[in-house]
Amino acid sequence: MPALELTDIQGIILRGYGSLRGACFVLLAVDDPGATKRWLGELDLRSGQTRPSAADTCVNIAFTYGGLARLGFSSDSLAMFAGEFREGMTATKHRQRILGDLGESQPEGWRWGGPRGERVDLLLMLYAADEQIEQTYQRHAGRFPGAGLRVIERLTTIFLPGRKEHFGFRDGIAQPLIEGFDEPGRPGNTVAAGEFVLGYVNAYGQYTQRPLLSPAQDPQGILPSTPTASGSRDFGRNGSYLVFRQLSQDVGTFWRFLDDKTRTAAGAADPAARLKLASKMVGRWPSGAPLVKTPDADNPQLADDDDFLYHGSGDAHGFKCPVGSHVRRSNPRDALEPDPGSERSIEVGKRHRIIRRGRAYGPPLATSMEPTDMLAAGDATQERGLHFICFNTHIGRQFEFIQHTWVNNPKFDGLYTDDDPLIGDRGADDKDEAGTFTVQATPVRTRVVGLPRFVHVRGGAYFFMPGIRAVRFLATLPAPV
Ligand code: N7H
Repeated sequence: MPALELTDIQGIILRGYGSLRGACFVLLAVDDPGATKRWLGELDLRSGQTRPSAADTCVNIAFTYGGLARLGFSSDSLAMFAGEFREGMTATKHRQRILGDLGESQPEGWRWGGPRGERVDLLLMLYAADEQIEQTYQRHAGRFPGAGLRVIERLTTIFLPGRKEHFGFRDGIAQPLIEGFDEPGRPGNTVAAGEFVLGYVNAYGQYTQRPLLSPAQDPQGILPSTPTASGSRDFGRNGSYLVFRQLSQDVGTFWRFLDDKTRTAAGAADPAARLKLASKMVGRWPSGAPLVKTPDADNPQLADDDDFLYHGSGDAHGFKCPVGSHVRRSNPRDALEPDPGSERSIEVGKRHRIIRRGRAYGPPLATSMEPTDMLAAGDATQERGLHFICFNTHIGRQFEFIQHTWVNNPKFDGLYTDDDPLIGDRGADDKDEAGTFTVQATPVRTRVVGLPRFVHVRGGAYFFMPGIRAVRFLATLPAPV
């Protein structure tokens, strides 16, 4: 297995930059490609070689398809990118249906990335200590006019206590381990590097399609050569597709719904039942502890525990962690047909993994992140949510598959009208077909009905994050003719 070229892979693909609590995502349009290329040539990009310290500033960059074309990347090379990236997140009705981007979440209403918004060419990702991030942004922003760049949106982020997301649950726990990079961990969680970084062997033992150039197209010999000795120059190697979705979370509606569904016969609130139902929906308790390991009560000692399966942990039927919960359906581990509980089931699951690098945005509904306080806070006018970001090398087989075949699928794993209880689109096309959450139990299961949509899409785009040499190569491209 070839070692990963860590100095050429942009750092955020391999590392979450957990030591840096400040982050800011800048969406930019290129108005003067020549000036932008000069700026690109001087940009100091963080590689994946070392983990940043708390005092570091990290910069990474990604491009839309339109952005690459604007910089002069040739059309025959652009044609070698994945179809999803070429078409974009919003171009077809088909893709909107796959992603559940309908109704209030339809791209026409998006703040950015939609058909009514301004063109987005680049995504600049800045990471620093919380108290340094504003200054870091200002330093970079000062160079934008001279670099021919216009700010379309500056997306700020927030670090919530306990590494939580806005509903109040610890996030950023479960990630696939990358073969040849991460230390070996739970068997079945180590995935071929080519699933996340192009130019390496993927879960099928093959190289995923990517732009390969002739030596004449890279006269300065900047790009790496292909690993297969074909003589081509590999523009894709050490790069990855970045999926960005700005997802707003209706936290008040979420907790009010749970409060309503768990009231006693006498109409009194039942905070313990409320918390348990919410945790059943997530598949982990607020601390992060997995329900498979501790089904009846939270246990903060298990906060970062990711060492479990479903069938292999004695929960084939979902009595501990419901079959339709968010974590179980977004990574079913060993629960996939045709042979749940088997090695084969785990191998099939490895074709549908993503590396998540999202960050929360907007102020918390209650600073304590306690459900009781969130309920007392009532409706807030300010938006909050998750800048969902993930990396994969095959958007259709990884991110879109999870979203369509698992998250938004009401028939997931033998269920009937149950889409994802947290982030499902509630059958955006046909409202009667979704919005149920089934809690498997003996002697009888419980069905919670009428779940509203808690998460809406406010913006998004597919980007490509090239290897560092490939960024340098872009900086040398001649102006398009
Ligand atoms: Fe999810 N949440 O707070 O409820 N997610 N997610 N997600 N998610 C996970 O394991 C959340 C979203 C995955 O391997 C946890 O890190 C929210 C999308 C996957 O066991 C929590 C939003 C997609 C996993 C949340 C959101 C995914 C995962 C548990 C949107 C893909 C790992 C903590 C606002 C299409 C599963 C953890 C595994 C875990 C939440 C979005 C996928 C708490 C609020 C769009 C693969």
